[in-house]
Amino acid sequence: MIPLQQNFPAEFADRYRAAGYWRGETFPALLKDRAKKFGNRTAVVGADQRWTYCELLQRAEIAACGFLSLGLNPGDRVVVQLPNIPEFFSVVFGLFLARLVPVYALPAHRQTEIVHFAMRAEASAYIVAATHDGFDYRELARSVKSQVPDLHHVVVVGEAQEFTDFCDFRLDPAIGFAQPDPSSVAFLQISGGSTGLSKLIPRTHDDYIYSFRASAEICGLTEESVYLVSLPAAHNFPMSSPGYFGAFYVGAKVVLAPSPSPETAFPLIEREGVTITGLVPPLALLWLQAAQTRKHDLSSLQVLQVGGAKFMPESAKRVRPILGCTLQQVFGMAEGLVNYTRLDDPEEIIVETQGRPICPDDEVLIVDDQGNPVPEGEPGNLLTRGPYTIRGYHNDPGANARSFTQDGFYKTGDVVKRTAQGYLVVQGRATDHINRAGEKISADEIEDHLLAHPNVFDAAVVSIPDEFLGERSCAFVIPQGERPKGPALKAFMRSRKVADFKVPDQIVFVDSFDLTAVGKVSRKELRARLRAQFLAEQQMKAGQ
Ligand code: OOB
Repeated sequence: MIPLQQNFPAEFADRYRAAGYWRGETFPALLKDRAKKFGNRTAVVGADQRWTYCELLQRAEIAACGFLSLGLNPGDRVVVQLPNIPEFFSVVFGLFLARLVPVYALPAHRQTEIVHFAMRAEASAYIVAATHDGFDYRELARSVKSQVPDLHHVVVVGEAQEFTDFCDFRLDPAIGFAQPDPSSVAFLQISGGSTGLSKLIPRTHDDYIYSFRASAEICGLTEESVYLVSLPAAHNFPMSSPGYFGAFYVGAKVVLAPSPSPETAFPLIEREGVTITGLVPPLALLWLQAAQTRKHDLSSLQVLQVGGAKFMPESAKRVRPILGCTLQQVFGMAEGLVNYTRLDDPEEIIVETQGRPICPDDEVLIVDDQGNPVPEGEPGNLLTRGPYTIRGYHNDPGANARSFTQDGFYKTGDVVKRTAQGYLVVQGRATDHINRAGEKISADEIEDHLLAHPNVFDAAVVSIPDEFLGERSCAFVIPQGERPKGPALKAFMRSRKVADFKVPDQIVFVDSFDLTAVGKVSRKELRARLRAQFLAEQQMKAGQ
């Protein structure tokens, strides 16, 4: 098995320890300590369950014993694909206790993505909920298992059919748990995937715990706080910015929303006294709209965080007047760096910027395409290095060569400018992906699927501004032979077993890419031209 590592050079690791960022804390130690300290306080609230910190630990211990009794060994990787249910936490903490390594997948992922994660991570187990949102994950597990020979175990929360039933896991007093090394990799997170399929992001106990401990402080979490998990629990934003881990860190209560819709979330806010939650911009817009005719009391809400994609100032302005709480903009990435507006920042900074880094030792460089720093206030490519930003992806030398500089800076692909006070304003990005309501879609990946269709000669996928989604995906397709119908092409994409959010929102058939320019045109340039043409035509139409 390819070892899991995150190689911070020794001088950096020493510095981060000396500065007190890395304190040798680990997930298992954290859970045990909080169970001792906050034992009878509520840790987790699900649809019909309510666990104290003590119960969370007990359930995690049962899960840990169960996984180990399957024959898994410390260091083995386990793909976790669970919706927002309390078992998400017993599973993940159970894996941590057993020193097994969760690989987080989103509920929306399908065979193509899961097989990719399982292969890349060399996973030996996969845990799913039986069904969720009308989808049967056992069927998915069957096909994944048939394609990944080393995936020996499938564990199911709910009716397990031929698989292992999570409910059958039992405590085994004979099993003891050794402490993990705080500098070891605790889990694999997945990247937003700007080129090709998502990459795997190894995060260590040291670096990740620092990021949510510091985030909890910035976001004002205390044991009286109530954090609502509105976004999918596997996503880095609700996980650690400050997320449920930040909430557990301080002994707060974590409430799981099975769906982020106002119809589901608003009653939970009222019932549980939710004080803070995080949303992507399209959901924030939906909440703002619904709140104006709300029947529910949302007055407990102190902070609404918005991130994952750019929240436009005009929308940002509306948060305080409508919801009566503070907006916090969050500009983060699963690879590390997270920026927050601070709760006591002037309204103008909260509305206009995407915040500033967590840590004084987050190094932020803004450079032109040649790698030279741009003058202050000018837009440029964001590079970063720091105590919780990775130095490399797992098992992906090509991506590592592309995404990191010689001296270990991560090339975020984002174009930002920095204000005189050190706040970042996101301008756009250098890489070709579509940020569809916070879900990142790689243009390459979708084009590749479309090209597999016998009646597609060429395809280029671009982002088009969308009032609601922020961006939607549009595929320009040159047909060959019989021209396929749009819906048929979308159905074809689905038959490729990819997450539904990757199916192009719009398909435009063209005869050619009409590139009169001689010579080689990069795909990047091609996409840019198609997009510009399309927008110009739309504007013409609107003007008519
Ligand atoms: C979060 O993480 P990822 O890994 O899904 O996506 C990271 C990318 C960033 O590189 C940037 O392109 C975009 O998402 N992004 C934003 C943004 N927040 C993220 N673009 C503009 N404005 C923002 N506020 O999306 C993520 C991770 C942790 C916390 C929050 C978001």
